[in-house]
Amino acid sequence: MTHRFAAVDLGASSGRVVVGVFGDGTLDVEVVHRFANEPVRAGGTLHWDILRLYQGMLDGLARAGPVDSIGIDSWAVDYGLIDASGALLGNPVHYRDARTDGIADRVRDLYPVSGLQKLPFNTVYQLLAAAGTPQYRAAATLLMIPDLLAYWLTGEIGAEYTNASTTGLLDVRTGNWAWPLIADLGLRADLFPAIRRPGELIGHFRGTPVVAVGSHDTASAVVAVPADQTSFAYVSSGTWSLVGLELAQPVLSDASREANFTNEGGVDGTVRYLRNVMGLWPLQECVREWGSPDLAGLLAAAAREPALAYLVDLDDPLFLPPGDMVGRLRTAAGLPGEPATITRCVLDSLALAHRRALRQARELAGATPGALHLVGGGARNELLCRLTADATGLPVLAGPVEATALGNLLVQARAAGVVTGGLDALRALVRQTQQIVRYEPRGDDAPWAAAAARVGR
Ligand code: ADP
Ligand code: LRH
Repeated sequence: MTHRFAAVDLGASSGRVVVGVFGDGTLDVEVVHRFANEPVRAGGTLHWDILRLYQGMLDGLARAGPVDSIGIDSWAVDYGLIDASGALLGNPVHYRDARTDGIADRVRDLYPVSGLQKLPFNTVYQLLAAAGTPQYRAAATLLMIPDLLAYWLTGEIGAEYTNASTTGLLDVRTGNWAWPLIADLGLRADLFPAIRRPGELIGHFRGTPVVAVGSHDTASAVVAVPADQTSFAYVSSGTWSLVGLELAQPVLSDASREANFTNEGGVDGTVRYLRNVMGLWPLQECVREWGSPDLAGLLAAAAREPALAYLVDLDDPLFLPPGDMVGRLRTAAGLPGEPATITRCVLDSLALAHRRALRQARELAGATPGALHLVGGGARNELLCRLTADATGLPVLAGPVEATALGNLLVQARAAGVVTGGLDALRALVRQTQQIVRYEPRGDDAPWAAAAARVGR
């Protein structure tokens, strides 16, 4: 007897619909539809093409065929506003849009309430940028992206917990909306729908249950980290690198706030203790500027380049917005214009940023992970995995590539009673059924310590 589930997973660079077939101790995963996620600038604002994404999701669900349930996850922090009739008020704005420039610096320290890394685009700052606009005044409800898509499928309104935890407006201690903070910031309390938890039934789409999962993609990715120990570290590697640990309790110390570490809400009450590192975004942007050359060829050429010759500090917000990434990297690193050299610079710098974030996470949380799991699209990048092992001094266990979709599927399967147990049981199933590649560190930290000194970190 097998059971089929469909995961809709929207990343910042692409979306996919993935079918998971659960048998007796088996799990087969197939990407049935993949589609581009291409933002659109209109009227000076960078938007998500949300209807195109919704259509991609519908096409994928049609290809998936009959399933026991559907779950939706996406990137965090962004939202749509709907009016009292349920109509969407404008296209959701992309978190890389400039409307939040300077806002975070004008707002008091929210860390003691939200425990969240201060990123200029956290929902709270986006809302402060939008407050007072006609759209904001006309809104009846705020829906985070996966909640908006689920609303279109089912007609049901709610705010899934793991994604709500990225708004900056959830109380890290209670797991509910931080009402006093919302009032204090002058934001409209009536916009925020009731929280729902991963595993809860949202509603139905043409008779098929739609189930809440860890709708923040990183929450779902961490569910599917194939760890066999309680102390492990991870990099969820895609457009962003989310580098950190899974904890039982948040870390809210001054040192943690100063290091800008986040305490996001995870599945089963866990805490994702991590920092956003710029990730593969700079490379994605360069590749776009170069007219999308073959990635495998580019990475092979980068692997032949001299190690650590050119470095940038990838934590610099300079690299956050889109446009002229090649120019910004060349100026910051004094780089020549060869794509292979620039690619090597980005990957060396990314491995160095992984090293730094991981060292800080370990120190701040007092943890001693024995291995580093690298999941997501970056697990396909052998050079990045090898450099990350060398830079961190930890064995890198790479895969699954589709960890996010897997975490989404596993939470649905558990809600349906097809699999049982805690996160350890779900992870054991990932270990038994998915391919994982191990990269041993070379064990020479000296070049990396020198590189860290060079970028002043
Ligand atoms: P997101 O969810 O943020 O959209 P993904 O997890 O899908 O990101 O990862 C996308 C990244 O994976 C790309 O930017 C690319 O660098 C990397 N990637 C995808 N396919 C390959 C490949 N065949 N070889 C190396 N890297 C790859
Ligand atoms: C990764 C991610 C990350 C957020 C960012 C906006 O896709 O969800 O966890 O910080 O996008």
